[in-house]
Amino acid sequence: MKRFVPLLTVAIAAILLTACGSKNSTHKPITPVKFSDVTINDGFWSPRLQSHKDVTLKVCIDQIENQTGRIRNFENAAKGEGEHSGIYFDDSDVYKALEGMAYSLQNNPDPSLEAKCDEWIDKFAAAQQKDGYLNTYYTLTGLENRWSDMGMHEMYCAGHMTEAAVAYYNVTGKRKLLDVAIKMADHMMTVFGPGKRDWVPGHEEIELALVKLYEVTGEKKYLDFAEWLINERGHGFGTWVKWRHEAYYQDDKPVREMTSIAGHAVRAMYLYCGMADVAAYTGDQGYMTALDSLWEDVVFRNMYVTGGIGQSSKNEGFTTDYSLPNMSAYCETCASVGMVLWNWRMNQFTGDSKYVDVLERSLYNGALAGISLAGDRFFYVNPLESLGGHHRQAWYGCACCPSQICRFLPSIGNYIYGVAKDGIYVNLYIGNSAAVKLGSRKVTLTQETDYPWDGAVALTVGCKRPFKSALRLRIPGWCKGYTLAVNGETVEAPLEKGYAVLQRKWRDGDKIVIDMDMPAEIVAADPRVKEDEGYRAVQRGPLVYCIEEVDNPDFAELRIEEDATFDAEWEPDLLRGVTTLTTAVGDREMKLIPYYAWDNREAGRMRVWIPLAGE
Ligand code: FUB
Ligand code: ZN
Repeated sequence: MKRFVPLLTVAIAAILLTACGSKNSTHKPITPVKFSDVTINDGFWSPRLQSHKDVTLKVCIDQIENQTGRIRNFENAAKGEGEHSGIYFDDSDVYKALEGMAYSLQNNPDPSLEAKCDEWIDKFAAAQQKDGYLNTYYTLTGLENRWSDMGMHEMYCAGHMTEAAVAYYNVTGKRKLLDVAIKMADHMMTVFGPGKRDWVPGHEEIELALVKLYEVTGEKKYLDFAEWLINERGHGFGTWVKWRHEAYYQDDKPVREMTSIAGHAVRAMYLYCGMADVAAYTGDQGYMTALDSLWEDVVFRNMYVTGGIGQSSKNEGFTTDYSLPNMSAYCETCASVGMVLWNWRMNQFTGDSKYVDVLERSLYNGALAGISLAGDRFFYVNPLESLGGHHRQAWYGCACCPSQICRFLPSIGNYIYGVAKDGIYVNLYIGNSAAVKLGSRKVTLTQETDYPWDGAVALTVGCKRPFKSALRLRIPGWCKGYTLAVNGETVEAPLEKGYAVLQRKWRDGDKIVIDMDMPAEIVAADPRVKEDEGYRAVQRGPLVYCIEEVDNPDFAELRIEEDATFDAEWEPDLLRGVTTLTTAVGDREMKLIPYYAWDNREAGRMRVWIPLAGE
């Protein structure tokens, strides 16, 4: 177990009760406050949302329309002539970018962006076959071959189309793409399902998307189909190439029997999200028991300090426990986003902050490194050490990561709050104003903070009439000391599953201040991680730090003391504003920057794990 992860003391509570299957009833006690009800106003995140809108969206649209043939594939498929260009699952990037455009429209209405979405949606609809099938690769290379190879991502693309459709419908109320998604889902259900053909989607994604389709339509058949697909795994139905083990596809055993992580990292994350989503409605305790074991295996034996997962490029996934090479670490950006999506769901089931600790680690480090500070270049692979040759690119032949970041960033507001019978959960500290529904009552919560640079957060309650509720403030796993005050008076609050619980009658204008100590700290890996033996990393608050050659000309000679102390300095003109850390090592000085910000200046060496002095 990595030492930086708090010891697991509490198993996931057996909160899943009986099956329900109704649209409005879920076995997850916590409902997230949607990003559409959260307005971000934050020194750290607002500039990122701005560059997403001004730069990232434009980069994605240009790549999809002009630099690559992704949109042309839809145009050709609509005409039924012309070539397919690119990879067989390139449609998915277009859908993911559209999902990001939809979320951006929610945050910043923009008629020209909406017109672009409608233009793309018209092209998707025109490319759909009469029977509902939509996939430009097979339409242009031979429809007679469709549904013949489980590895060919037809359901993966359908899943991303469905997610985009639900997003666009929720934001604009327009249902053209939703109807396309429904037709495709209905088509798939004419071919596959109980009494029809067996099928194991070679890349998960459709499962969680079908649950979204169920939520928006109320049609239980989509939830049932998602569940059926999940349960197809591990029964020998998969038709895989010989050189790949079934575990690569999470098809080596039935999902309820899974206890250890294996195979492709993004596939695994999407599957776990799908299992949690189905369990939320069916109450299937078997899924949650499996997810509980899998979580421990991922987090305690297979996760990097950056929250990145997937050690190897060979399978874009997992290898053996405690083997965590730094230079060759794969840590795909999509997998870190997957960790956010999965841990978010686990927290909603349990109300345990340990999941948000992991979510936050993956978010601020593994995922955020995936995009340049300007918002125009992307990492696919996120190593923890570089000799100077690893750089973000404008796009990739396989562009899953840029399009992933495109849809992820504008929905960041999703992860801040949750609401349950036992109160309001404050999970992340980000400046924002949120409209929160507590039963029939509407309250507002406003956060002001300089997090992640500073641990002080002010939270102001707004309400028409006083209300009784618990406010549950997450005490991050990295936080060793904090104070809490309500309306200027210091208060004590019991800790429950990692949350400080403030139970009282709240009145308009009540102000809670939490002040978390945020010293820079030395982190040691679990001794079983041989690659990190004799090395230490540095973390401050949720941010993992690294050294870059550009700040440290004597990079190769740098060593870190076991008991090093650091000076933290806010540098507004460096890397768009970062708190840097410096420490003296003998007669040398070492300067560290947040890992997410590396490779935004001149090329050079970088490392997260720094050799110990005297080793
Ligand atoms: O196969 C689709 C996506 O492309 C995967 O999720 C990524 O790992 C990349 O292989
Ligand atoms: Zn990716």
